[in-house]
Amino acid sequence: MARTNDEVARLLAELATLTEIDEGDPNAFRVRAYQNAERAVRGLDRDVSQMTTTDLAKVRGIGKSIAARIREYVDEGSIGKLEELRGRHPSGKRELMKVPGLGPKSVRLLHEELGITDLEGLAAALEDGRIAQLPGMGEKTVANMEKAISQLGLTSKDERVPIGTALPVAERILEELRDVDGVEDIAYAGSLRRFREDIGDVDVLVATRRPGPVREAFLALDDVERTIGSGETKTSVVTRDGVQVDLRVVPPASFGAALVYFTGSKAHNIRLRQRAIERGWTLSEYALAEQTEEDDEEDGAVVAAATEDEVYEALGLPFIAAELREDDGEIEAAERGELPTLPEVADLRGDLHDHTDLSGDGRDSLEDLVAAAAARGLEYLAITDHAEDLRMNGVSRSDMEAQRARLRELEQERGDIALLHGAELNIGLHGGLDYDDDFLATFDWLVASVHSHMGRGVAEQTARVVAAIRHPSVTAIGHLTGRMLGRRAGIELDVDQVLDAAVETGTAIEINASPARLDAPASVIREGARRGCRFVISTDAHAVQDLDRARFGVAQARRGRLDVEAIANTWELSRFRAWIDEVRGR
Ligand code: DGT
Ligand code: CA
Ligand code: CA
Ligand code: ZN
Repeated sequence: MARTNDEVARLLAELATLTEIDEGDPNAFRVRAYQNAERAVRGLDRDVSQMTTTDLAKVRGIGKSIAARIREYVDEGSIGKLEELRGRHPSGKRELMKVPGLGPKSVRLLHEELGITDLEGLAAALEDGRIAQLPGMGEKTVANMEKAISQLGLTSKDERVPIGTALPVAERILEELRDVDGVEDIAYAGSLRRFREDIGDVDVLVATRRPGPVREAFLALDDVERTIGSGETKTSVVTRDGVQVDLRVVPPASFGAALVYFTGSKAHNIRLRQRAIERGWTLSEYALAEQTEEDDEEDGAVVAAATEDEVYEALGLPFIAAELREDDGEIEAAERGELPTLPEVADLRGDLHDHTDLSGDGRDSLEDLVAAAAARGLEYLAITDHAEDLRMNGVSRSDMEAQRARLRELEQERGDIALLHGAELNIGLHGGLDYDDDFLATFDWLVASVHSHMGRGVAEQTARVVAAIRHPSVTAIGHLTGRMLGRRAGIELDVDQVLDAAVETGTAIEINASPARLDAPASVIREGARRGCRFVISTDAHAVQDLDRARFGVAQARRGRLDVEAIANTWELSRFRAWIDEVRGR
């Protein structure tokens, strides 16, 4: 997608949020209009900067006045309305909207009644009881807010952001700086490269001989809201999304050593440094080098510095993937040659959780989605629209049957990708599923997910998920906990029981690649890997471009130390189909 489209989509999303706060109503017409326009721009295959206001207004989902705002941005580089709203609602208020139970109405009330405009203000007012005195704030609501604030870690000064917020920021920065004159290499490092779920700050590393222009280009980025500090080797900023980014420029000859150092973790680095010392070397962000006498002014001779591979090799280790670098057994496993063979994006042959516009929340047609999957080189694809029990977006049996007929035809017409007809079932409170068992048995592939009753206790949740795992037609459990990173904790499960049932029945656990979910959590994947559980990596695409997020699912699997062999959609189609038959025969 054109870069301008990306920027415009982001601004439209911001307009939607700010309008929601401004009007005090998430369903306000204007809020919906901005949201629709954002979706339309994300799906557009033309560059908005090449379109007139009239062209834009003809796009489904974009009205006349929003078309004019987009054009205003393209022509003038800013949108007056947006600037006005930003002025009226500082970023702290937007943070408040993330607290479960706080909608635009209550955010407005908090501001008007108590002058609260950010999370710290809310935390203080919860503590001294001012919140409880507000109209409509029952004991339970207050307790929920307190719980949410502590769960989200929102009270700490150094606020962390969910990876789903940090990733797109980092990827945009890499994309924009890559082409700056003099940039020889660029990567993100730190907790983001290790693929932690929550990110303190984003660390970006640039290899260049000319730091000046790179620093200037960085400070001029559209994403940058303010500068925290700028020095010889490190420049820190805060972006419009509230993410802190540290840029470090290093000489190209040191790029590998710097990448090792700034990827961390600190604990992993300490272990590496010990190995260096044992060999009479030092390890810094510049190089693995020979130690010199204390009073020697010269630097020691470089042992390894240009690539990470060389550094690990010199330390007597195989390359250790960034996702594993936590000093949590990975160094010992590497020494013994027992690191798993981690998956790569290219290993994926199929995608197994995908929605078309038949689901109310899906955007693209069956034909478009299949064409996009084939264009990405996938060998098989499961279409899994929402089953009938899902409010608003569920699909009736007869519509499912019609879709299946069309899907079979399409598979024949194309001949370049195998299509599985599936559904995403809703696991009921007591483990019941949609439709009836006879109809369920006619699907090629079934994902069952929890979409309701998220607040129940661990015993109830475990029982319903285990019941779905044991259903003979269910082939995978979708987004296991239902968590939304940074927003919603997800259901509590007895992981041992869930994994035992999955191993026994062969039912796969999905690794949902949406950066907002990354579900199952890495700890669950790691435990499942140890027990021989089957996994699948799926994008849960609701639109064509969501297929590209497969790489986040792969990174999540790597973080869970999953061997590629345990991931069923890396298998050839014949083996994959034989496995489904086996699961359903048990
Ligand atoms: P974060 O930002 O809190 O999510 O976590 P990191 O791991 O990205 O930490 P950050 O940004 O403070 O530093 C990036 C990396 O730089 C860190 O993973 C390891 C390295 N590093 C920073 N400070 C030290 C240090 O004092 N000693 C060592 N050995 N490494 C450090
Ligand atoms: Ca960091
Ligand atoms: Ca940092
Ligand atoms: Zn889904």
